[in-house]
Amino acid sequence: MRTTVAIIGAGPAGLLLARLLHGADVDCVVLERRDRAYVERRQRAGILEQATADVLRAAGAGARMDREGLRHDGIELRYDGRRHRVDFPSLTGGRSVTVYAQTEVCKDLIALRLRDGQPLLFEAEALAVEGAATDRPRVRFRHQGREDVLECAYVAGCDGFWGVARAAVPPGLSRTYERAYPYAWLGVLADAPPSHDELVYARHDRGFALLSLRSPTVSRLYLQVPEGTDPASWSDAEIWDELDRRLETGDGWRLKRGPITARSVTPMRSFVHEPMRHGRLLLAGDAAHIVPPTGAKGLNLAVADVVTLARALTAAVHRGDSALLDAYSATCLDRVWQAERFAHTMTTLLHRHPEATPFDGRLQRARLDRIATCRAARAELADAYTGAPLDGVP
Ligand code: FAS
Ligand code: PHB
Repeated sequence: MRTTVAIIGAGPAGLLLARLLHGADVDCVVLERRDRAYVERRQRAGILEQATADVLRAAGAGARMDREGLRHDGIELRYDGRRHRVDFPSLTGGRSVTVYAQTEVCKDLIALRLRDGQPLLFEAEALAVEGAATDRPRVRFRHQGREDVLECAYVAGCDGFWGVARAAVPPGLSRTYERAYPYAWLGVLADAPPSHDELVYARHDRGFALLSLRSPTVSRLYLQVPEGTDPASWSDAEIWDELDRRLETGDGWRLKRGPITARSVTPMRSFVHEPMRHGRLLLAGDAAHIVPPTGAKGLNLAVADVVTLARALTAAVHRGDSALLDAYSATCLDRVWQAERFAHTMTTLLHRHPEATPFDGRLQRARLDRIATCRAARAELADAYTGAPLDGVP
């Protein structure tokens, strides 16, 4: 098999990159290890920055998002039973976010790819990237029980944190930066109407809780739990009781309950691999970086990477101009490190470290009081949460 760009991974990064390259007449093949049902069902992110929504619309993949997505103009911070709203448009010059699940973004992009008859191979596992430092890289992969090779001009490693692409960067050229947090998120989907019309981030002495949603009838909720927690070790009642405690307010607000239909535990990690390019191999999304989900940045960073990458590959393929490719890693890493900074800030602001001292708890309250009482502090949070505009996106 031969193509111009071999894309490993059909998550948001790989699927959107394929969509953008198709729009720029750059042919590509997507190799996805899992089957379509798994990719479309895997519960992950839920918040799209303004720039992400704009990219999806410009790529012709935003119609259902505009019909079914929910525009949110703020979030609520909750602590000590008090509620503090952070408004987005008034603090960012008009920006908001869209609640539209990653699963739905992937479904829309997969449907478009298949409708256009473009190559997207499910159950095709990339085994290795070879020749990344040459001008004839290739991807060795297994599909339908047979090993094959995809010859290409460029490889886009969009295969997530556990993929194979990153391993093709020689250890002597790899720099990794990592912070593991001693807690995780127990995430649940519930057939219960959301108990608030915006997201609620709660700091509590028992631990963090997040109230999010997927639709007017489906809630998405998260609890901070010890790292390594088995999702099956909590009963539904225990989950609801703990959410009630951590989301409590003094004004009679009630949490609506319902059947829990899905649950999973996500470890909390900050991770960056530098550089994001080695020869003809480009890394994008979780293959290059991981942020703790407290800042709702993971999916949005993947989008920012592939917008930059699509523009760079198009210039290289159609005009032989490699300047944008040469700048790819540095361009992405500026945004990546700002997202790492924000996600780390939100995580340490709201989670209870297992070795926290009374000073730590009191300092968190002071940090939250600063946001509650200072417009500039709220503006910093709103600006980072809604995300900086992306260059060149209409
Ligand atoms: P992805 O991991 O989404 O996609 C990589 C794809 O590559 C997968 O489909 C995988 O099957 C495939 N692949 C891997 N190895 C391969 C191989 N060898 N050959 C072929 N294909 C291969 N972010 C948020 O903002 N909010 C959240 O609440 C949130 N929750 C998360 C929960 C979990 C459990 C995880 C793991 C992540 C979560 N994230 C969240 C972050 C998440 O949304 C990522 O940022 C986003 O999926 C990044 O997209 P991709 O870079 O495309 O990587
Ligand atoms: C979600 O809805 O899945 C979600 C929302 C905000 C976050 C993380 C996850 O910070």
